[in-house]
Amino acid sequence: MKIVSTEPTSRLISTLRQEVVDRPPIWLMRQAGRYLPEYQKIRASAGNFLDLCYSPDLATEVTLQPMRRFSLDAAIIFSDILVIPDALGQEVKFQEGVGPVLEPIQSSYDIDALSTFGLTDHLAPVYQALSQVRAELPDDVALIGFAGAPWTLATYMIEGGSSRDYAKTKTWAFGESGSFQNLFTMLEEAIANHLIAQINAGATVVQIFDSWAGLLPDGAFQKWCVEPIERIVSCVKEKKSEIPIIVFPRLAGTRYLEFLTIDGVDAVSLDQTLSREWARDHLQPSLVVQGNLDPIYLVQGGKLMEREAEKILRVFSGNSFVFNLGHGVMQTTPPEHVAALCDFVASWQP
Ligand code: 1CP
Repeated sequence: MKIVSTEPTSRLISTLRQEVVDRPPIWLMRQAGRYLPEYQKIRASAGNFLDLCYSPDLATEVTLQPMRRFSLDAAIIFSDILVIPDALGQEVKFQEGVGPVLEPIQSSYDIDALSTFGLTDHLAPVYQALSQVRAELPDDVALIGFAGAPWTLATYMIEGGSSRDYAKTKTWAFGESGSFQNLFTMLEEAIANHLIAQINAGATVVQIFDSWAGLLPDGAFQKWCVEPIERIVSCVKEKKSEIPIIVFPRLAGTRYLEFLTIDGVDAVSLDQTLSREWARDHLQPSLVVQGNLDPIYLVQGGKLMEREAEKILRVFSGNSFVFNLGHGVMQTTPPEHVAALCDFVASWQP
């Protein structure tokens, strides 16, 4: 049964609680970042990318930039999933034109050299930014904290950066899985603690990004994507039962179904490849769904973008739904298109 919200909470939180709202909320993955000229300016002054993430005032400013321009229902804290390997003691660098570069983990000795000790101290600037952002946001705007899932983090930690085929990570996972499990145990603890600390600092929703989940074959998907996320969610919900959790197992296909039975998962974020009718029929009856506009439509804008947004709204508007992209905003996106999309969703009538 649907409950009609009477509290002045955000549209996003009401939707994640499966309450009836006036219209679907909208926020966008990577809504802050390089497509905004005001971000480029701060980025250029900050030095390296992690310095920007660890500077509370700059991270606060960059988080708020899209909120000033667009009518979004949530802010997402400006940070990165790779702050966790960095905090565990694996040095992370962002190279211009390359992306993240890490000294790859190759053995159980390398895992033993990492530690969760002092993790939340190392990440204190992120929590300070969250509380500063919370203080600036109106009460009806949600604040999203996030972390990468263990599998996605492990791919960066083992490959030493982005990868085409994840061959080293898969070889380790499929073969000698004892030491791989040790890495996951450490990551699960780190991720749960980081999410809880973000909630303590003011996050009112959290999202877990498993960007490379779809690359796992059947069986390994359950072991290295579903089960670790289940343990993390249970740990966060045990302490913070009221905070909604969104999971993004990108490219999981029909395996999105696995998340229906996990206690504590409130919503799944859908990539653009998933059949919307299938998601409506099989996922939406139990879970809130979020997504799945292809980010290229946002680069194109105009009628093409609006027609596609309309299709998404039509399919999902019969039940709890959060408007978003199927992946992050691309660097080539004209900011005016984001404004137009927010206006389109805000004024859309079934
Ligand atoms: O030079 C720059 O300005 C760096 C570009 C950039 C930005 C803006 C990176 C490097 N990270 C971010 C911010 C970021 N990353 C956010 C900010 C909040 C927001 O506005 O949404 C978030 C949520 C992330 C999460 C993230 N980082 C993911 C998961 C989501 C996804 O896109 O799949 C991943 C995989 C990363 C790793 C990462 N960070 C940055 C790069 C270039 C990469 C590698 C991406 C890849 O391997 O393809």
